[in-house]
Amino acid sequence: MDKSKFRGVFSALLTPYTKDDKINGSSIKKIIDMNLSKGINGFYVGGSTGEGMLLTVEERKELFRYASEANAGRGTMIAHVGTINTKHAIEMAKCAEEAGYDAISAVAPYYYGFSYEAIKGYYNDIANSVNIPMIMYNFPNANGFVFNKERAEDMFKNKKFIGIKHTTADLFALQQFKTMECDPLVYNGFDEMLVAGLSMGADGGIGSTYNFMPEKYVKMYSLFKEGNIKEAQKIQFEANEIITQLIKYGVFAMEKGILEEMGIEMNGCRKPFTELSAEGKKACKEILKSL
Ligand code: MN9
Repeated sequence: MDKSKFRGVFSALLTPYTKDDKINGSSIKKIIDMNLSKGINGFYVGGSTGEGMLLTVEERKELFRYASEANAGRGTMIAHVGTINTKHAIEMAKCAEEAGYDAISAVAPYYYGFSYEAIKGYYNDIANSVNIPMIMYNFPNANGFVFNKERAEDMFKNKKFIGIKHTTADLFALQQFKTMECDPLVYNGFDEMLVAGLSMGADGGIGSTYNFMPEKYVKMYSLFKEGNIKEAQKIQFEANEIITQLIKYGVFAMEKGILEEMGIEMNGCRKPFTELSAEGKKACKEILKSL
């Protein structure tokens, strides 16, 4: 299988809403156009950043369709279908396949502390329900599921599995995945350490802050590829100064606030996320000026 279209930098697409809390198709189009024009390679739709777990199954399917239409075959599209309900995940995976996505992805089922066997079963059930490949979403902070090379070797016996979105600071684990016989695609999941992740062998990055400062990640990636680590690090540190501000006031609310300042209607995050504070709004304006 040709993995080249899966390498590079992918925005973990934010989900904009209309004033009456519906999925906002026209804002999705604006973010996708702007990101692609700055060199982003594709989109990861409906994940943590996209508030996937705060949307209904119908809304998630609608989101997949809107994003795919807006992308119109330009970038590589990955649909996050993870949830704790296998049936729902399969329904969404089928929708993504129909909508023309290049791959699906799923976080491990959470809340019940499922056994490894249960989690493996969930992944195989979802992956085998469609003909597009699966990118495992490794996010231990969200579910306590320990995913290591040994488990990956076991799970990746199913050839539908082609990659791992690695959202943990454990970059040794990332490097260990890259020593597997099947050489999975591995994505750096924490934007604040993209250059470090690439240094440990990541094939690219998927991140939320890419939505509003795509050019920084496009540059970091290309400088890294050229071997210009010093310059790549300089941009990473610039991005990290901004990310520090986002963490202070709420990452997704801030990202949406910045895009709103750019003129794209976002309408905040779904409850139970809280609204952006007045200081947060002020910080959005300042960040935008500094970009
Ligand atoms: O999808 C995002 N992960 C989570 C990736 O939010 C869990 C990251 O982009 C972070 O938002 C970002 C800030 O910590 O690195």
